[in-house]
Amino acid sequence: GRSTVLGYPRIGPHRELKKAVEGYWAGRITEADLHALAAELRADVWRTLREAGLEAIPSNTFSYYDHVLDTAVAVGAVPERFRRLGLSDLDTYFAMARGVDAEPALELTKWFATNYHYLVPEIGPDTVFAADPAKALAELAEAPGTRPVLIGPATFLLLAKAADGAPEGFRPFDRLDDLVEVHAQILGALADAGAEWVQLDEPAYDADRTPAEIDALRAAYARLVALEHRPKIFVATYFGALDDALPALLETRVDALGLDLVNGARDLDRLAGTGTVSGTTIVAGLVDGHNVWRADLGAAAARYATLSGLAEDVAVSTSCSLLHVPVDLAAETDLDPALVERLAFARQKVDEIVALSKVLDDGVGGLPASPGEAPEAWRDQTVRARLDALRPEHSRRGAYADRAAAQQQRLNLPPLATTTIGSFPQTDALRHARAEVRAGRLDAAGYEERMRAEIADVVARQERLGLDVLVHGEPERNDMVQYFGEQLGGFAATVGGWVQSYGSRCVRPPIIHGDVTRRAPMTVAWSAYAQSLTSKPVKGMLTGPVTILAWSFVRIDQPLADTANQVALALRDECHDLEAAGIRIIQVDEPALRETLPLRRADQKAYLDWSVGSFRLATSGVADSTQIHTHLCYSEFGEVLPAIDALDADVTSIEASRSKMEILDDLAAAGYSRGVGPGVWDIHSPRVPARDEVTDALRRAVAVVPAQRLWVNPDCGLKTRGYAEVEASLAHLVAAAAEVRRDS
Ligand code: THG
Ligand code: ZN
Repeated sequence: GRSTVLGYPRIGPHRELKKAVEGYWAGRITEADLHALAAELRADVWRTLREAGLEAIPSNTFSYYDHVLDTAVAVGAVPERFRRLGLSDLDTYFAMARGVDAEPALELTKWFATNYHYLVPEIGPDTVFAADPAKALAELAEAPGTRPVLIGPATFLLLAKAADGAPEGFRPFDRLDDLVEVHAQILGALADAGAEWVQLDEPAYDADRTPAEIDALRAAYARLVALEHRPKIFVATYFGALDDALPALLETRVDALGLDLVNGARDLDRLAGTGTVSGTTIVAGLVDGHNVWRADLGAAAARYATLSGLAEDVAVSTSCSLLHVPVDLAAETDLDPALVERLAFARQKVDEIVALSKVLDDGVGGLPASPGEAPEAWRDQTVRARLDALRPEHSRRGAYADRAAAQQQRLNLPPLATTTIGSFPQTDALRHARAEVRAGRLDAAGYEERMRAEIADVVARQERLGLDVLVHGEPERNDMVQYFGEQLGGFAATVGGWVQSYGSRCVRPPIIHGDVTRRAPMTVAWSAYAQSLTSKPVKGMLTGPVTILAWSFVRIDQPLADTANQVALALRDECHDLEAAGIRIIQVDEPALRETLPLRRADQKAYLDWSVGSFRLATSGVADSTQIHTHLCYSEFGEVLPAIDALDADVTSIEASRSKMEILDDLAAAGYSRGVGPGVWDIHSPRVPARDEVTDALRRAVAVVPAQRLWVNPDCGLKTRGYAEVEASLAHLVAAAAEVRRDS
């Protein structure tokens, strides 16, 4: 086949899968109902792809939760702690994904630089791999002629982590030879079942890899290619350029190799140096699977022509799976037609691939060109002039010592000040109120009244608990990015543009299509209302520019740094208005700072420069006496520690409860010497931490950071928790802080 896609959304056009899976978890539908519904969703995808005219169609891209977990099951990497629960296959699978009372789930972490999250396989020296290709075989039986997709053995192990109890220095990747034999067995089983092709995904090689890791990849595929009984092997790589791994993979003579020519076009130069490729079809990833813009098919055809001079056989595809874009633009009835014309969601991207392959085959021209720059109507000369006029002093605050003194004088906070990250539980009643507004049964005034009542309740609870710095609880926010996207100019919200984030959870990223403007204050009324109810400081709560960009679809007609700075100016104005309304502390969250770090070290400095720059632009317009907080999620901060310091926030709260406060040493080593709030309660679990646990954590922390600079807080927002755990845990947190304060 000359046209294909690397994968397609599996949630269904209206998130049918989410509803079914959650229905099964809640006991509302049976396993048989769930399987029947899933089969319908899969059949629908295959029919769609076939009718669109796509020649080669993937299968096994469906998943009840996560495709990395599916591959873990396919190779037998189910940790013993889940096997011994004695559950059905499906419930064992969901136990790994979500945990059960007795066993925590596998760790969840972000999938490369996307907003998708996968479950981290746990591999030890004793993990017994065994081929279990039932799912891939079943999908192949449902859709004969399709190409089953699995994570390749090298990437699978590079994404895995060492199981608890593995010896010091053990790396899952050490098990590559063993795992390759299991992939070999799966390939044999697929061949028996009539599979002509198999797709093995190796995106880990679009990131920096050692020569030893590249040698191991070469050996692994040489072994698989040498199998007598196997389907043709298509190795798919995506999210960047393969660089040194490119010649290594070509040497193995795999039947097809997928290259991301959107993000890794420099691989074309690499190919030019290797001599004409023969024996391996190059599958050119020419349509971006990670954004929502219509492709520039003219440019894609030109790139294809270059490639045709370098390889004997070429096919066309998406740059990565279409998992990362919404299903179908046809559902968007409320978008500006001028915007719709420039967009392509998954369904439309399939049409682009087909159109491209037809033109390449038949040589007829007339491909639609790039949508080009944003039209005049989406530009804003005021924000452009402000950007042009920016000077370094707009991104610099006074010396920290002066700020700290001014803030202490104004806030008069105790050492080990207690606070929360921002959100309080999103109750069914709150979600119901929003649904009522959408249905037209609740008007704006009624909605505002409900939100104010909730804020008053959240403030009163915090007063009773004795917290030092309060929050309004964010009842009015559906999502910390969507909320701002709905209010800022230059952003468009979709009605049905859902994208899977993890498991059954989805997000609806806004689309940034024009210059960003703040039409009106976005958060001030809620924060000011909360502050009017208490004499304690209430934090203003904003989402930072990097996170707003990371969780939106961004325009590609100008540098990301310019868009980030436009968002930063809107936030800067918001900070100013919050200050004027009497807010003394403003928190600007950047949970995605680490998430969007480029995969290649060579690209990281430029990213950190603009991302840190935009945060500072957003937060540097305030008085010395206004305290700026930031919050970062996830614990693997390694490469970004200097950037966290460079944000120059007065207080940084971070996830730390699982890493046992080691992060404090790391931050100190990176030169960070301002306020820090290491999370002392892991809110990702419903468990209430004992007061002594929190006291112990705080004692470890005061040994590293002086109490005056140390903050006491949970490790993330509380929106996914229930009030029972929240009240109990926060009471322990406040009591532990008081105890450690007394003895230090
Ligand atoms: N917002 C956005 N992206 C994110 C997060 C976020 N990416 C990283 C992390 N947080 C992912 N976590 C979640 C957590 C919960 C949900 C989605 C992503 C979630 N979604 C609702 C659902 O699927 O039912 C829908 C929410 C809505 O109605 O808007 O619960 O916080 N952008
Ligand atoms: Zn967080």
